[in-house]
Amino acid sequence: MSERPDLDRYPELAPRWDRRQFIKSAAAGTLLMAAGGTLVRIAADDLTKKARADKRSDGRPRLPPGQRVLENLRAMGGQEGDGSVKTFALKVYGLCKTPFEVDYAGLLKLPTVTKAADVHCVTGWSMLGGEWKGVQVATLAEKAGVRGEARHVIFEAAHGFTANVPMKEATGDTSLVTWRLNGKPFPLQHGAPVRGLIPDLYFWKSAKWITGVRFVKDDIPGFWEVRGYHNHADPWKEERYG
Ligand SMILES: Nc1nc2c(c(=O)[nH]1)N[C@H]1C(S)=C(S)[C@@H](COP(=O)(O)O)O[C@H]1N2
Ligand SMILES: [Mo]
Repeated sequence: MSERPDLDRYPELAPRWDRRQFIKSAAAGTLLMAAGGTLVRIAADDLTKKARADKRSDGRPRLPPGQRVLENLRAMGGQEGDGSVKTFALKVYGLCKTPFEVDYAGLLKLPTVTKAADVHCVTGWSMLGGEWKGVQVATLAEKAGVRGEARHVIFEAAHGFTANVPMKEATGDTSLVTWRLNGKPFPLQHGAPVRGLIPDLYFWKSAKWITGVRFVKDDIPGFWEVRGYHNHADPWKEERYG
């Protein structure tokens, strides 16, 4: 609580560091979540407050229930892939007429988009407004000639990790296979070199170190889904646990 903020990085915090104001706002309860925490937390509290008042273009609240805002992704672990663009390969296959495989160079040649999207971790943090660059899963589906019977997409990753997503959400506007966040490559812990992104479902559906996108008829619950997490994972319905 007594650590001085890096005011160069967070100039907006300068007024609060005035002791009188600090005591005043602490008394008002606005700094409770920052007690014992870092300055990043204090800034995040403001972002959380603002997000709670915001609405998305689809009318839903910007922040799903039970979430608070962090300024950056938090590394949540998982069994890492090798992180290399040299060995990277993505298989797009399953119920489709023209399955294909691309290496990293091939991936970058596919039609690329950059989408702003918020992500929501089941542990209670959200990161808002990230700019994610990649290829839409819908584009991969089209290129693979996905068959009408396909109802689910299985995102496959290093060491056998999988995440299942209904076709509808998997082919949504902001559902991507992505290699940049805010212009930067992903650090290894966040899925380098390429990860899945299904922002409108809890973040465990966004497979790091992705190796495959497989279209299937019958659902196949994934790594977390067979370990007690909800099969669907809608943050606005708080579908946290199954
Ligand atoms: N391959 C793989 N992807 C994964 C996981 C994993 O264990 N392995 N964990 C998921 C979970 S539980 C979360 S919350 C997010 C976390 O991503 P982050 O570490 O970049 O925040 O990745 C998801 N993708
Ligand atoms: Mo998670």
